[in-house]
Amino acid sequence: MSGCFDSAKEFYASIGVDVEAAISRLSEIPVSLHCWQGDDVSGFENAGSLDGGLAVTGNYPGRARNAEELRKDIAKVLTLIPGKKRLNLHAIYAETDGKKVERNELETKHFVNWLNFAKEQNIGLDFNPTCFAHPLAENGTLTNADAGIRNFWIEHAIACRRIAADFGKELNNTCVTNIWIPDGSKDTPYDRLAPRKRLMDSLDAILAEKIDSKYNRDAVESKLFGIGAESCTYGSHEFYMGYAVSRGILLCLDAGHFHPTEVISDKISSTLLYLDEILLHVSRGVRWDSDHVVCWDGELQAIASEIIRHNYDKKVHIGLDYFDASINRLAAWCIGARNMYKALLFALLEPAKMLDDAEKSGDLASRLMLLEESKSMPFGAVWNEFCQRNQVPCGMAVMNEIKEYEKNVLSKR
Ligand code: RNT
Ligand code: ZN
Repeated sequence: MSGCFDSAKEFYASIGVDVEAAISRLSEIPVSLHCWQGDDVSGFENAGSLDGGLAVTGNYPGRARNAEELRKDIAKVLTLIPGKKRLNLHAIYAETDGKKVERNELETKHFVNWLNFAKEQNIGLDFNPTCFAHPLAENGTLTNADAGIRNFWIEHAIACRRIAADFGKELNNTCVTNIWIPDGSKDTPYDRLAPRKRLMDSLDAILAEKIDSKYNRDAVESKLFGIGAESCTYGSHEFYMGYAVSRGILLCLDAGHFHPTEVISDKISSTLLYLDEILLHVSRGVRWDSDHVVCWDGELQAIASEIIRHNYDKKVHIGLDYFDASINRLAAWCIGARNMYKALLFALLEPAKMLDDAEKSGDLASRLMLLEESKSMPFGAVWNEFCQRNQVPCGMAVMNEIKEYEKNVLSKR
């Protein structure tokens, strides 16, 4: 324990904040790391291009080329990020022993190495059907007018839910399965209704099988547009909001999937009045891209503060979603994930009682002063302490470890 930490603790106590309570609460909030940052959303099917309106730019050397390399990188990353972690997998990360297994035929056995890895690392798993980067996804997946193709994707998602339920059961840790599809239209469609009706029916068919919510919970993710789906995306926010509310499942809010000045932090309290739980894809939109590495910016802080202020720790499942291949991939992972925990810790150190009193008594100048003064309070000392207690490095020491790993491992790929 450092002198800096002791004096920070004393300072926070003087404004009514219990630092030890903040640290223990933070230690119980899981953040799900997305496996796909390690290999540019390639997966192990050798399918070729990504498509689905997704694009990973950059070709920084050292990309994980197979499951072993990816797990090795994730294991390293897990030693550099403090806090309780989970791992989010996509169906394309199945290991099929070199045999071709169609996506609608995937089984839990294709994920045993991941399950063992999760056990070793003592982390929960989350899951996603992969409804892109596949020849049958070219003209739509769950909205496809061709019943055969639509059915292929329905079967794929059903297979994924079963695998997810096994993850939940095996790990004794609830898995969240998130459905995102790229379906949409480059130009203005004449009929937007029919594809949406098909999407609704497809989702109903996928969810028809009851799975114990102890093992798996389902989420659906909206998007405003994607490359090649500029004029209409069938799985829009309104579509999924209505779907999630009417079916009692989770809504996934991706921070990069709305209009540029629209923020998901403002949607959390609204959606949770009608839904029991939601999933977040914490990301950072930059112009057309929805997936830049998460920075500790105003919106990230607002997201974290919403969760903490309203005690949504168990209702909001926090997942990360970004892919950057222009910088060291492990650094990208760590920067974004550490920022998520930083924002949560910062929210936990807010002078909550003082802010609440100021707002309730109409003293809005004090509210603003407090919020602004909070920014220069001794947060850093508490963050470093949190890292130390979690046995992960602080500050640029993280980068030194990554550079070392790059020299010894990544540069040899
Ligand atoms: C795409 C969605 C989706 C994907 C991942 C890989 O726009 O955000 O969540 O990023 O499933
Ligand atoms: Zn997403």
